[in-house]
Amino acid sequence: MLDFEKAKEQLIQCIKEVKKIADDKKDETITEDIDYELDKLSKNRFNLAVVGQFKRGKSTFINAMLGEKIVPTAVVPLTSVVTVIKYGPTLKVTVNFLDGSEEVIPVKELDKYATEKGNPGNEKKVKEIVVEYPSEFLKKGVNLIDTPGVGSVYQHNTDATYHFLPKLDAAIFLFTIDSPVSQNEYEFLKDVKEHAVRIFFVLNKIDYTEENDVKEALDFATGILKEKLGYEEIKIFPLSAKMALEAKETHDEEKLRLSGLPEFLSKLDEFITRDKGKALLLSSCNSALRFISRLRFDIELETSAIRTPVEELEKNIDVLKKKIEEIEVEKKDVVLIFEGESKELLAQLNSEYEKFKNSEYRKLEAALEEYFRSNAALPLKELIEKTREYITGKTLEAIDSWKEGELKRLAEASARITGRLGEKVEKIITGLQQLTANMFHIKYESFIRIENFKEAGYFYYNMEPEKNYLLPTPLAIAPFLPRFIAGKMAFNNLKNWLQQQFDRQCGRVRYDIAQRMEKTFKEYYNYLDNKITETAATIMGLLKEAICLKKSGEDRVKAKLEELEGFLERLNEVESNVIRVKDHVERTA
Ligand SMILES: Nc1nc2c(ncn2[C@@H]2O[C@H](COP(=O)(O)OP(=O)(O)OP(=O)(O)O)[C@@H](O)[C@H]2O)c(=O)[nH]1
Ligand SMILES: [Mg+2]
Repeated sequence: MLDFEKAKEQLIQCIKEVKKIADDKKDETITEDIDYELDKLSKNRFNLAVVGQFKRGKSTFINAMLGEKIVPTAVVPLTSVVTVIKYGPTLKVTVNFLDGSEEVIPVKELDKYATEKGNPGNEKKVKEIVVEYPSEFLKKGVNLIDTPGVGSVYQHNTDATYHFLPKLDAAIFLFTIDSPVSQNEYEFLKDVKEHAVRIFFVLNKIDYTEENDVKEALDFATGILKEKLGYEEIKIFPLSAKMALEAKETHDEEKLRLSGLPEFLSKLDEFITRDKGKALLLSSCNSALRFISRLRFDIELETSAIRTPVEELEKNIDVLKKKIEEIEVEKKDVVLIFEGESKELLAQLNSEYEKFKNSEYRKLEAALEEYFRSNAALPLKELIEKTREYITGKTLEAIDSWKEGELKRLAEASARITGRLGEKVEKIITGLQQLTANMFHIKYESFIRIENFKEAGYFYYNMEPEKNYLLPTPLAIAPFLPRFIAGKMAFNNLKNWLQQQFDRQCGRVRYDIAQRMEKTFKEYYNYLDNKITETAATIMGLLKEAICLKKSGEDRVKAKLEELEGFLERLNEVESNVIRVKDHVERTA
């Protein structure tokens, strides 16, 4: 079986050696890319979240997977904060707060932060809890995530889970045998499906019933999911998290088997090692090989240039200069296309925004009217305050969900645009390198790779926590007015306030998205532009240096050639190490 962490560690060592060669060679242009790759490789983990309605046994299930009671469980809606469980050599619990601070706590104090009981309404302002835990399973690069249940009376628990959805890669969706799939559950499932590359379905608490009933419940759930989600095939794993945990704690193998957990884990494992861990490692191996090719290209070019007579070198430089001038023209075309497409995207954002505003405002106004009318018996001051609270919640909710959807749509559209753009730039760069390689008789295979917008993660950068600029409560009504007049006035005031509030919040969000788009587009364009400039500058720099060197005497030429030869040898060695890791990853199931 593939030891993910080990292979990853070997690969990290290789990439660090490539970086050292680049450092020794005083090539600074490549180090940023190498650092980015190292960072990606060491941080990149697979987020596997356990999700479901409240009380389906998510936290118990996580404990069963770990074989130890770590996250708190209870008979009442409990988990209130997202808890990320990741690999670490020893057990360690860190609480991350919304204000950016963090605190390491003893594991037995977890319930003071992670639960509705210990931290009601998340009054302690916890952002997320990170548990490091020594487990073979987590060592494969998986983060296991306990999420608050959705659909309970605690709306903020549902919100916390929804907030996490964009970050999940795959999900384990828990149903239970004692309550058939509900409409709420199905709605939530649809949302999870939007984000997860894969969903594993688990029917929990099978210890409640006889085997026959389990089969019946499975058939029912399978039928519903197939019909509602349009899946052709669907596999639901029957399981008892409670039994599994007990069995692990008492080392009872037979009970563990009966709990259904091992069967589920073997399928999960297959997916994780085969599909996910492998993909990540292979992509990093390829990046490492590209770095090596890129350094080798420079070294071979320099070597060949040094061996070329000065006159011929100067001629070649002239040809390349012409080519670079042509590229400047091509670049202008690319800029025009880019500007056009991003303008179009902004225009789309604006029209979507108008549509949203019109339809949503009417809904909110109706909700305000309804709320105000059905609570008319309250004292006026309280009625105003409650209506305001209710409508503020509704407004923020509507805007948030629109924003999430819009960001997702824009990220996808931008990825398409930048993907095309990246290809164009890639062609320009390859063309220049190919020409150089031909002139200096060196072997060339393209090593350039332009990240597209999405891969580079541009769009989700700087997703700072939202600030809300809420307007103050509408003016209190003079107490001596008759109730029906005061009521009417209050209602009108509230309506005006809603309109202002809504416009202001919407405007702010639209502005925020537009700003973010412009900023990221600019960054991406600079990234592309840099790539071209850098390639041209590196080639020209090497050639000019070669001329200088040749003029400085035999001895220095000889020393330089030896140095370059040394770099090549070191590169060859790392290359074979990377290839070894790659082969191993490819061959291991
Ligand atoms: N009989 C039985 N009970 C279970 C099983 N799994 C969990 N439970 C019980 O169900 C209750 C809820 O379990 P939790 O693990 O806290 O559920 P949860 O989904 O994390 O709940 P929230 O965090 O509130 O959403 C607890 O009383 C558990 O002991 C199971 O397989 N069988
Ligand atoms: Mg829980």
